[in-house]
Amino acid sequence: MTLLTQTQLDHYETKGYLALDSWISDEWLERLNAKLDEYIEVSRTAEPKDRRFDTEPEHSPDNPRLRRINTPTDVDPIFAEFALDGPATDLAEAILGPNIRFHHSKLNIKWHSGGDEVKWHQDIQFWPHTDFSPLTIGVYLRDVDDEMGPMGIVPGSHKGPLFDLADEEGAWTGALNDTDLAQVDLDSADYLKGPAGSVTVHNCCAVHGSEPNDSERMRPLLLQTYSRADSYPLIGVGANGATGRSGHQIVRGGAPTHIEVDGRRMPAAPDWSRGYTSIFDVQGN
Ligand SMILES: O=C(O)CCC(=O)C(=O)O
Repeated sequence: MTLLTQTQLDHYETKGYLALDSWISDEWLERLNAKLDEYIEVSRTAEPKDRRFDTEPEHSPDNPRLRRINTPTDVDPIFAEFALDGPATDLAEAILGPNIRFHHSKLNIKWHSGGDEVKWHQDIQFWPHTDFSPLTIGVYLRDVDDEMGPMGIVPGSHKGPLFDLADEEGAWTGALNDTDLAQVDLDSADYLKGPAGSVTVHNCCAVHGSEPNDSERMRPLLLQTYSRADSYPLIGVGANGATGRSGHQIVRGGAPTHIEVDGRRMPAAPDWSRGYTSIFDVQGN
């Protein structure tokens, strides 16, 4: 099955992103929106320490202002099915090939009337991998227009510098500083919007961000990140250790028998994370 045309694949390769209008089926959209509504209700009375939710400071039972549902694949089986063996996985496979590793998911809601901006950044510095294949697939669960803080992506920026995401003193901020922003052609940014069910795909090196949502409608964007299976998250760096229960799992194809590190291809031992005994046992002594 070919989900994408060669022109679309070429666009992803050269520009670092893709926009697919109304790509998700109505059935999936209804299932995902029903879950969004359900968890917004749950969030009204959730304890502040409930790790499923990231809320704005003003959030209250009468005035829910939910910023994000964290790791939706851990929160509900419908989100898990969508990301781990559903349309998003199919799309990742169409771009990355048959062997796919899941990394993490999140549902950025960007509440109406002032939902937070996301400053210009690249993703790979947050969770470095052994290559630059990771990409993120986003699904707008509601219609999104220019007023609602759609995701903007700078075409071709995935082939440019990897910025420090630090302030002028070198402290980590998670966003490009003004000096670095001056190197990026922000005027060329493509703001991806469309009817509910439209999809965004961006490479982990693409510079992207979004404005606050000053409209009266929320802008829920369900995001899930994948890499090629032979791309490994560098454990111990950034968010790689905080990807949820399904993080790093192979969701299509198989685990690689060989990996490439520092330009050298080599065979790799199987995954023994569920229990390694010793070299004596492994070698059958
Ligand atoms: O929600 C958005 O507009 C962008 C999200 C994003 O870039 C991120 O969470 O890394």
